[in-house]
Amino acid sequence: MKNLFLIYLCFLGMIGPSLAHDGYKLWLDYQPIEHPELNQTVSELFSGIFFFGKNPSYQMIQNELELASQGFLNSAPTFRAERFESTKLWIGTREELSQFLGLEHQTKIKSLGAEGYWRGTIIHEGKNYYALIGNSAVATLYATFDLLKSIQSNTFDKNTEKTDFPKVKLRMLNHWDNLDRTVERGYAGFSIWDWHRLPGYVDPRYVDYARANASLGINAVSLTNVNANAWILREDFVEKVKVLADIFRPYGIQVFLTARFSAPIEMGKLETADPLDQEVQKFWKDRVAMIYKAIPDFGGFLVKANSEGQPGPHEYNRDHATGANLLADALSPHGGIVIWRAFVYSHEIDEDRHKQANLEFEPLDGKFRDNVILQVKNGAIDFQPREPFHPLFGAVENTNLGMEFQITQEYLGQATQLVYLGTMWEEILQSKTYRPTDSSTVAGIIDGSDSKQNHTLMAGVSNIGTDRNWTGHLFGQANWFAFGQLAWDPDRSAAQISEEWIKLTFGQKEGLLTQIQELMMGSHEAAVNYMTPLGLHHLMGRSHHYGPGPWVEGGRADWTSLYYHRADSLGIGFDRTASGSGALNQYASQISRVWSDPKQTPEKFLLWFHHLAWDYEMKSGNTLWEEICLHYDKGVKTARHMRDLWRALENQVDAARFSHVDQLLGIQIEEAEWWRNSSLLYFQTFANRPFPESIEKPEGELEFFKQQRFPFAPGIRPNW
Ligand code: BDP
Repeated sequence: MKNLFLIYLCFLGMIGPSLAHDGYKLWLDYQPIEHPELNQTVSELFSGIFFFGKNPSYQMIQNELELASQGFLNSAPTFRAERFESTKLWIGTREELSQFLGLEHQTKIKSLGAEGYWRGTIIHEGKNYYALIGNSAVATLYATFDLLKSIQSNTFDKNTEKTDFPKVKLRMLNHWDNLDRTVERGYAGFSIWDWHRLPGYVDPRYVDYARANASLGINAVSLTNVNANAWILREDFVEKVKVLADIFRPYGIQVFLTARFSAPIEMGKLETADPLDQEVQKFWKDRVAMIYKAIPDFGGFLVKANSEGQPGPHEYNRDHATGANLLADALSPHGGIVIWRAFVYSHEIDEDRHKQANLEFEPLDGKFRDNVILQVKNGAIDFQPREPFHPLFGAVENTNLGMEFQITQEYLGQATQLVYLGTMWEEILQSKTYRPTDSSTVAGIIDGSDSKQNHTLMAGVSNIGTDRNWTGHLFGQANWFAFGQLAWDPDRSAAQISEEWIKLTFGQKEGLLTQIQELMMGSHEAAVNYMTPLGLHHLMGRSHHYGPGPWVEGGRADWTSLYYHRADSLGIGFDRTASGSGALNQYASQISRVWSDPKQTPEKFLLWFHHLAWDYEMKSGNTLWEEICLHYDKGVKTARHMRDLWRALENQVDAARFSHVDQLLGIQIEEAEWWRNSSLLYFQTFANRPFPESIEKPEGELEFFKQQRFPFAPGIRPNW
């Protein structure tokens, strides 16, 4: 009987060597505790667990503790329904446990806000109890995950108390999932939302997905592609969405949908979607009411309008505020919000694309309803390997601004390359905006500490799919993890986050940590070097965005590479100073004044803002051309070094994960060489100068590189 049970658990992927390291369990892989002292402490805690109330989230806590106890101790925990005095681990909200907390203690916990928690030791009638106390049931779940993570990474100390709370209110994943289960820019298989078989069939993955998100504090998810299909707003589809919302609710996760602006025409059979039309207003009010009837805590809508062919208010000569407010008014009686994307640009307007969002939204400052958040990509172009922060951050005073990061690596090696994005996000979040105050940072705008905005949001475009390990590349999990951590606290350090992830994923051996951390921490810079060094951008292959394409030209100008690199026989780069497009002026004067001078512009952004001669002298004393060559070459060499670091771990990482990462690093090296060789051969046709002696001479024929086609590369938008 016992054996049968074990086989069953193995089948579920909960224990056992066969599936133990296929990556399915993410960072929630509760491995046996080797440290004897910790083992004893945890055994004791799990031998008597008491809940001080009843709540659906407590059931989820109980489930998690069962899983964890099986993994850590190979035994079931004991939950007691009566007599808390004889238990060890107490779980409840501040209110439920108030009789055991002094006034000061209660005030301290309360000040952490609805999602904040405290964990530590409580002494009651001379006896010690360990308590997980949240200001809400979901906060108590967060405390539980935090406890489990600390046990798993061997940092748990029952004598040290810990408090925590999220700095950002909405911590959200944006899925770009289509209703046919393809995923736009998805590289990890198909969509995990099995629309066709919902609501009847409920994939167990939905629960594991919710657990993983809750363990990071992610509390919102938009299920559908921003290039939206109005079909999701039909009643039968809302029934399917309701199943997911019901599963996610006890994990503290709210569901959002993308709303297609023309839905009144497509779904409501109206002739117009004009936001000022009363029939249109009624359509949205009715649709929203129908959704709330099924899902009372529905979050609201995420909208891409008048961008890349999506319908929007401009069709009716209305501005973005009028469009967003239409939906905001329909949602506000139910407490819902509108997340309106600032990623808008028009090819009819002959204006540097960098400037278009600010030109559009700055004049609308103060015109959006309070339940509208403008979701702004980290940079002004489009999730490029490296961008300076978007000038809209700090440029408006009376508009809620949220951050949109891209977790899926559309422009950073997709799911083939190991690129840890924590460092890139940290760079953005810690950038100084100088507005509204001299010390303001992007993080301070996002979390409201500098901007004073009430609604705060960090969104990440999901990298999740049906692949067994969720993210295609095992290290893609680190990016999901890092996103969650930074959404919780945008001031956290990328290095610290990587350390935590490594310990949870690979265990705690010292050498392993330093090697993998070095590999991760240098990986983004390496990719920037072999793809788009020194501020170059938008040089990828056309439409699928796979591999290099600095030669892409023809068709819509701002979808070509030539528009961005502007190389000619004299030099290279995009002049965005006052003598060029003037986009630099959209930043605070502390930035625009200084960076107008190439000598004072950080070299990582040099060609983003300046068009410079090939012989321009760099800080190193090399010419610009030489420095471009050296950067491309260095990127390749770092990619090779990354594989050396990994290979040194062969005996410390299990065979399955070792081989998975090792093979992908092999492809990454080839792709890095491909980027370097083709890009340098291409740019040399303008620079007309020899390659520096110290780099490997780029091999191959430029014509061959140009002729490569990838019609079946993953993640391509249908109809593109
Ligand atoms: C671009 C993607 C495109 C998305 C767009 C967006 O290539 O597939 O639709 O972003 O953010 O980077 O809407």
